[in-house]
Amino acid sequence: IGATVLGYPRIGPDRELKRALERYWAGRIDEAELHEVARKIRVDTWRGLADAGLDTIPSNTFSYYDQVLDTATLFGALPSRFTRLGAGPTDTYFAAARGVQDAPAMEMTKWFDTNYHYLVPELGPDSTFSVAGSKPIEEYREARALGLETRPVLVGPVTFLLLSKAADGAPEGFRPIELLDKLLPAYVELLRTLHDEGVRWVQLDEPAFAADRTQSELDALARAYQALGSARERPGIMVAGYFGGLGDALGLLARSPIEALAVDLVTDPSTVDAVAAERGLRDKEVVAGVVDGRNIWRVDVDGALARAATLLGTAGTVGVGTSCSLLHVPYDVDRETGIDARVRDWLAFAGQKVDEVVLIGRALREGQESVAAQLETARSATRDRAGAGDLRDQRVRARLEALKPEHTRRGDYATRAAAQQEALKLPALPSTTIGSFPQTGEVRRQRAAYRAGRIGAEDYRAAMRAEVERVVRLQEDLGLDVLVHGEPERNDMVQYFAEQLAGFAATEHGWVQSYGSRCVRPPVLYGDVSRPAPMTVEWAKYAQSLTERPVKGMLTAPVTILAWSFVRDDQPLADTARQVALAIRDEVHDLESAGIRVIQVDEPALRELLPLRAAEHKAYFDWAVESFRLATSGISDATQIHTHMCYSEFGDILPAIEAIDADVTSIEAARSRMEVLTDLDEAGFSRGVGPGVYDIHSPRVPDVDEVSSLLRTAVEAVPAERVWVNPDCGLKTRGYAEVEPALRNLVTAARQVRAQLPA
Ligand code: THG
Ligand code: ZN
Repeated sequence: IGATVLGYPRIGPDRELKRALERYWAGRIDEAELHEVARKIRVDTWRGLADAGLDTIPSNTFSYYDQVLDTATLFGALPSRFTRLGAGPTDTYFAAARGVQDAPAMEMTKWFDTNYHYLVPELGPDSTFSVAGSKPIEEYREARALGLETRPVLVGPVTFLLLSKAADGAPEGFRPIELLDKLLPAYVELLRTLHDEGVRWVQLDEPAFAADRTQSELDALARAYQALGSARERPGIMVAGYFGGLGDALGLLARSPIEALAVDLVTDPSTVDAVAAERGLRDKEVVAGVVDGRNIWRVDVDGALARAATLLGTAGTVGVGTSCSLLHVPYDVDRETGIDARVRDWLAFAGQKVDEVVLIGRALREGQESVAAQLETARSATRDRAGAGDLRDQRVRARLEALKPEHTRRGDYATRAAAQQEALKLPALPSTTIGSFPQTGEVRRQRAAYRAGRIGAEDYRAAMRAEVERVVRLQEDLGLDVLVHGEPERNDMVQYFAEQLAGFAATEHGWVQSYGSRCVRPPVLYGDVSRPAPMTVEWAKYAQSLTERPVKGMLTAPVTILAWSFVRDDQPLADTARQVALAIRDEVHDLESAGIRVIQVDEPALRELLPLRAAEHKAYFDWAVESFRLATSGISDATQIHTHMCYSEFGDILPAIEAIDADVTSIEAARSRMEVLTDLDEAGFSRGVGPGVYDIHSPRVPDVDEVSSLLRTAVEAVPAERVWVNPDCGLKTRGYAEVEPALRNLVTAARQVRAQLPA
């Protein structure tokens, strides 16, 4: 296998796929045009990888939407509500991804601990599998027609089943992994077909084993690769385990009849020793994943070479690769001419990472002398970054040194609640929104004009202030109790704050796929973080000046800022989190001084950075909780802190929700019909809670009865004096045509239920 990468971005260097998809969905281009855009992206990718000098290159890493959905399609396992529609293959696939009338989309959820989201297959005891599609075969042929031999990449059978959920109607307790023996023959058949095509290697991804697994799940892995390895006519099999060490799965795979194993030597530094100690690898190729596929720093070539070389005595052959697919990084850092040249020289995006893999591969095989000049260039960049004293801000470090326990503590909750009630005089079941209001076409046009220099800062500010005034008036008219300014001035919330904080660099073209056609541009957190000037105070103050009702200040909490940025790898994440927390704390204090009495500090990504292994949870919660508390303490008891979290599955983070000590937490709850409240209550949660009473992910307008029935359920689970009334999430992506009636119904329902509460 030699030097290779486990996968590559596929949205296109200028998001060509995103644009083509959205045009196709809008009916503005036909299927042939869509397929042509996709073909060009694949061809450019393969040619680029081959020209860069990789020994082997992957195929089937392209996807029109998601690789897990591709796998379900390939094996004929789409839910029947989509196959019954009678549409062609392309539209059936997009129906599953996006939903159509009467056939809601498959559920979407996070891909391990990344910011990528996949579609969750739905399987039941009656599910059957066959090789129903031909995507991997067609992509292999397409590359070979260009003279390029490729390695088809597939989601492995065990990870595929472990990521699936029981379909509606499956018997209680059914688990998709029970289908393994039915799924394996389909993989065997696919392997035979690929072999007949002339395929030499396939890559089967099993990242599920970077997380904790039960003995029976480990047994399933052993059984799967015993079966696939024993298939007679098949290509060589490389299993890829990534996003961490493989734990007990390492030994099982080493003893199975496969030919190669790709390991992630970046995420967990102890993995290299575990792999080196594994006797069963002597007759296998091990691809040492030494180039980080998830972050954007240039590789430390000497460290990477040393790790790869450690395996020379263990493995039959040692290849060099990325720790995981490069899907999680942008295409090309050379286009980022807006980033300071010195900082840019420390960075490597996908294209640069391919060059790093090639370089390390040569150095390992042919000796360092053969690539001495390139190694020296790489070393000098690493040295320059390590020695860059100006990234260390002594003021920030001194402040952190001087922190005492009282800097992360507020007064007791009961005292605070009384002081806040005295200050805010809110009715029972107060109503509010999560923060953002619809970003209208007009708001977007103004921002685009401002960015392009067609209007000046003053005109832009005036347009945004007019929008804030409109949104405040609307909320007063609707009768909401705690208002927001609506955030018209913000693009992505993390990008918005990163642009104003020292220590961050924004990219111009650094798009990374988040799901389907949707992308984000994570900022690069490269130095010590501080807040040179207030970020949101003017907006909050202006909105508050328009109304007697309290207006919430709107901030993003430290963990979410880290989760949606590329973070430093030269200090513990906990240290970076405390720096970000201090910057947010400064903003909280300035908002309070400006007369803002309610401040919401959103932490929607708290669940996202939760380590895959339970043994690491406590350490994570310790710093995650501390950073939130550091950001939100040192203020008056009467100032009310809110937070918002977006997940419907709170199980793992319930203790942290209590520990962050926010006065009010709003959460997604409408889709689960308030069940999450019982969980919170059982976990001992004792603060204010705003269970979302309407699902903003759908354009449907809930009627009054529906909302009041949810509210009655809520006040049965939690004492009414702690319940708030709000939608599930921000309203940014919705339109006023739905938002206005929905909020009107929400306020009416709150008043109805309020009137029926015992005095
Ligand atoms: N911001 C960031 N990361 C996120 C979210 C976010 N990760 C989790 C979740 N939210 C992912 N959801 C989305 C939802 C919408 C979009 C991206 C991720 C989106 N992006 C625009 C697009 O692709 O057209 C581009 C946005 C822009 O111009 O910045 O719509 O909220 N960081
Ligand atoms: Zn949300």
